[in-house]
Amino acid sequence: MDKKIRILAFGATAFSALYAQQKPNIVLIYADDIGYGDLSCYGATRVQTPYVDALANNGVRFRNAHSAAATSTPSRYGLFTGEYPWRRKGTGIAAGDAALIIKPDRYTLPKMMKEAGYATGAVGKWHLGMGAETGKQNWNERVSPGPAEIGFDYSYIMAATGDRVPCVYMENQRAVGLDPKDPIEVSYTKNFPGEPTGKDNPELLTKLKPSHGHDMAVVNGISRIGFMKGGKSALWEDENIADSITVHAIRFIERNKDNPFFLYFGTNDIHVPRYPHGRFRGKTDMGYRGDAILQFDWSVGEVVRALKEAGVYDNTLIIITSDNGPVVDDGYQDEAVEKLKNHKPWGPFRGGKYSTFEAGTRVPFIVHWTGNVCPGVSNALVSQIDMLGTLAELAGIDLAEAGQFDTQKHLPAWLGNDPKGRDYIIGSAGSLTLLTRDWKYIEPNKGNAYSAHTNTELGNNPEDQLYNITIDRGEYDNVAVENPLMVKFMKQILEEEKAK
Ligand code: NG6
Ligand code: CA
Repeated sequence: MDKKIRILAFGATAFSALYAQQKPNIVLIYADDIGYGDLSCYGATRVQTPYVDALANNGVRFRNAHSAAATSTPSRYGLFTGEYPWRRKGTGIAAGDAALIIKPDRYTLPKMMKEAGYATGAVGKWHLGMGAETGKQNWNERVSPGPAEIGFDYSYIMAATGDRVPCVYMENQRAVGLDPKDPIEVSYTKNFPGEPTGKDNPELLTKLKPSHGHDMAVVNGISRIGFMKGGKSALWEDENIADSITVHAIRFIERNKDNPFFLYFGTNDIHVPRYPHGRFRGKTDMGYRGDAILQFDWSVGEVVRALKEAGVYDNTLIIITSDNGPVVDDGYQDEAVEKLKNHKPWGPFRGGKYSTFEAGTRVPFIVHWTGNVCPGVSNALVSQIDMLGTLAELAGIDLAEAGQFDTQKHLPAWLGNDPKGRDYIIGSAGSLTLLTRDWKYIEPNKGNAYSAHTNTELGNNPEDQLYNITIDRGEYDNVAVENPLMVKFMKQILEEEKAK
């Protein structure tokens, strides 16, 4: 160990021992589909995100931070388990009637926080499945297992995504506002007799029409994925989702201000269907996608305000990041494509949501903790897979017994004191990728190179791909043929990781 590393390591230990006693609250704001270039602190100019920017300016803003995957379910799986999602079958994009994907006997981030004495809450987008068996949930009763069984004391969630049925909030795993005389039925295989669909009843689509897919159940003038019947009094209104979940996040903070708490706040913004509140619609020149970014920023501002009003702002570690990279047309005619013009949701990177190229997983990542971070911009290589390890380090929990092997402790990097971070990250969006600070390797993959629906370069190629990421962050110059030894070395690391 060289001298510098030894000092850092010592610093981290002393640090976590000290703060384990003070127990800072932890608020994890997990955006949906917000890309590297979508926030003004990351260079966006046609939309301003002052609340996020204020946290970035006084916190650490990362330039090389990654979600565990390029879509929601596997990223959230990695976030909560500390295990790479590619190790586990069934962690792809979950249907709205999927069973709980994280098995209740697994050690998780919220269980770790509970062990450390924290009250734990999950508010907003869930997308990790609920119930014991896919398609067998009774949505009119408590649906279990769910957030509680994997460690959340409190939950107020959207079961899956905004574009998937059932379109209801589940509070502590029960549908909110449900009239027992009008029970909810859900199917992902066939429609219920007499129920309209977006495909057959386009006249009902008063708010948004699909561009691809999303032509089944009609809820609130918008057609969705999956079929649904009943539950009329419980259905959400898309324009009120941000208000509803933000209010529940704030109430959780208020209820728990006198004890340490961990809040996972998964925003619905800026996932499709994008239909922000009237306060935000039309407030950017980028259509609803831009307006949804404003709404996201507003939610962040409300959470910050609540923390301040509760008197716990300085003693709260706030993390803002996103579950995957950006997509412009993700299935609705919301003018995102037409109004995008010079805005670059992917920043300087190639690809986007669904892609193995950098923009699939290289996401905004901001860590704020008054007086405890070294504010600035960090180039350290960091991953959401380390949420468990790093917060365990902070909370003074020893994970050795829990049998975790992907999650690592990187508290010094996350607080802006270590410019390096991880040695490498393995990504997965079709094929596996290996990213170091210098190189990016993508395993050969026969999948489509391009998705026309979403206009995404998926990064698939039947040949090895190797990019010198320090001089070619756009991944345009494949240098695999010229660097056979590096390719061999990177393949070997991947093989060793797969064999673990
Ligand atoms: C896709 C949906 C897309 C989005 C995505 C999940 C279609 C045609 N596309 O299958 O709209 O819902 O799944 O996004 O249905 S994620 O961010 O939650 O992973
Ligand atoms: Ca997402």
